[in-house]
Amino acid sequence: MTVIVHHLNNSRSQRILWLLEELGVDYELVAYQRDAQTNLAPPELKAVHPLGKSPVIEDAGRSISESGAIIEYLCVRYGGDRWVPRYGSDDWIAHAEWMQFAESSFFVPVMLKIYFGRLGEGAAPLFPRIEEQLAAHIEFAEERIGENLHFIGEDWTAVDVMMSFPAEIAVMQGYAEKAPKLAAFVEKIHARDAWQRARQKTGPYFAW
Ligand SMILES: N[C@@H](CCC(=O)N[C@@H](CS)C(=O)NCC(=O)O)C(=O)O
Repeated sequence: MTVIVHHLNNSRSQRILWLLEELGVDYELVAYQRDAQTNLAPPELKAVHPLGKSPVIEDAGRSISESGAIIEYLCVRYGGDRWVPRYGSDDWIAHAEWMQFAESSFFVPVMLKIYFGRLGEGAAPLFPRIEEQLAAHIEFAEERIGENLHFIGEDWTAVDVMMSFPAEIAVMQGYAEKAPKLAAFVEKIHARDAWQRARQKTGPYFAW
């Protein structure tokens, strides 16, 4: 069975390719390029999903969107019992919290910063609160990630894959010194063979 991945260049979809490489699952990459001016996805992605966003995967006759759902699905279907903690356990509660945190809580200040940043001086009164919230979310993740650079337990889990994107953003936003564990987490990911293999199949990552 080959998983089809609808992948937008330079996007959070990168972590899906990384996970597929970690799991050793065959996949076919369908690549989409961001518009050079707007940085938005091309209209073709709307034929895949009405929101026109990436990632979306197709597997076993299903189409699945939302990074968290995709990561959880791939881990459960192809990762045995190692990537997602036992349902209802303490680790599973932590897993559920981080899976939500990565795409909901964390992304509120990130998106506000991106959009209000386009307003220039007009948005100046909002910026202290946005920056304070971004810093608070990064600080929270920095405090909670283990000294072993995993969010849960002793090995890679779905949460590490999910949190890789917020950690990348923290580094991109200049927080490497204030969040040294998150920075080391990103470096550890980039050093993995699976990451390198995924990376070679895509264009430059985080050039913006
Ligand atoms: N919550 C969704 C977010 C999907 C999303 O916003 N994807 C971005 C890529 S980083 C995208 O496709 N942006 C292009 C656009 O909005 O035009 C997920 O986790 O998959």
